[in-house]
Amino acid sequence: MRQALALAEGALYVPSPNPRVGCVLVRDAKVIGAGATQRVGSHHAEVMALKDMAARGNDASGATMYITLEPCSHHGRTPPCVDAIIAARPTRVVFAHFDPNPSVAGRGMRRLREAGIVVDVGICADEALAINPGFVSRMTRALPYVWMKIAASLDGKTGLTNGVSQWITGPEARADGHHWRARSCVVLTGIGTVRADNPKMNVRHVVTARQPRRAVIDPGFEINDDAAVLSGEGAIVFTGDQNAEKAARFADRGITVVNVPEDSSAPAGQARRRIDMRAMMRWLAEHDTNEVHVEAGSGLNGALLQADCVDELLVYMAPMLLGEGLSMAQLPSLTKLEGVQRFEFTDVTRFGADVRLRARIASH
Ligand code: AOF
Ligand code: ZN
Repeated sequence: MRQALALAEGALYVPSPNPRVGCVLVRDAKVIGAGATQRVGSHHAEVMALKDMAARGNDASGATMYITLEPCSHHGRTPPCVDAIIAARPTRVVFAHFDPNPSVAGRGMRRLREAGIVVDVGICADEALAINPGFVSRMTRALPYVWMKIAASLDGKTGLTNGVSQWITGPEARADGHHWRARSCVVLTGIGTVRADNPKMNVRHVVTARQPRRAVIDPGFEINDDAAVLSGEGAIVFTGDQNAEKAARFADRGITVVNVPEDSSAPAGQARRRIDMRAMMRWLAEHDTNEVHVEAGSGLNGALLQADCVDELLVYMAPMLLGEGLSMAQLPSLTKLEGVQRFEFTDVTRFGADVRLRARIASH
């Protein structure tokens, strides 16, 4: 199962919106076939492992199949893995956890048992679940799993008051940021960041065949036609503004324009209008989004945090003090500690001169 987990982790950038799954076939303590989930629409891990087994001249009799997820029993983009497993007839199948996809959810196990194959469940379940937080979230909460990347100084500032913010963290931290972009389905930013920096928000510095979609929160539909974030395939603009002519122009270019209701609970008189962040996240989950990587300014960061749309912070902290400057997230000032958002540190890792803090929101 550890080898199967490693294969699933090795496919981190590849199969979204499908879960990353690894599969290892073992007989007499020897691996006779192994595989991982391919790009969406292509083979699942079990089929890859069975193909690998056949290519090595082996068959599955007397073998145990270790899988990091319950094998599928439904016809999705590909035929059910259980049919391929039953045809190959390993003696035993061990999988880490049930598939939270309601189309499977235990049926895979039942089909195998009905076919007389011994099935055991629950080995390394936590490790396997941790490889697919977005898939699990989308299936169980109808929401994506969202992390927010922030590069800050030791005093928690993301830039100088005049807006200068480039190169706070070093190259190692920036490269790690691209790893997180690469594993996500959607990289999300705001119109403020687009206007200030005109970022591409694509993946560089790591090798990947799949680019995430880029999405911009732009309540007033102010974005320029030539904004870099709109180039490439699959860009999304979330707006509260019905500019039919501009929307049609964007649609012709393959850009998805989504009208999201305005947030009625947002305080009046704020600099920018707000869209309903929860409605936006639900739309993303409905459109096959497992993991969302947020890279935005303090206004949008604050709005997403206040709307309870963030699961985890990735804070890259540089050993410098910026003094007066831009904050990580604009949040209302409180008078009591009871109301503060609390997190749990789950990891601290050094990247060059900087550190990365992972902090999961305590209530999730
Ligand atoms: C498996 N093995 O490696 C993966 C599974 O549209 P399809 O046919 O590709 O099916 C996608 C669903 O299959 C996905 O939502 C999840 O329930 C399951 N993923 N199942 O047996 C795999 N990636
Ligand atoms: Zn399958």
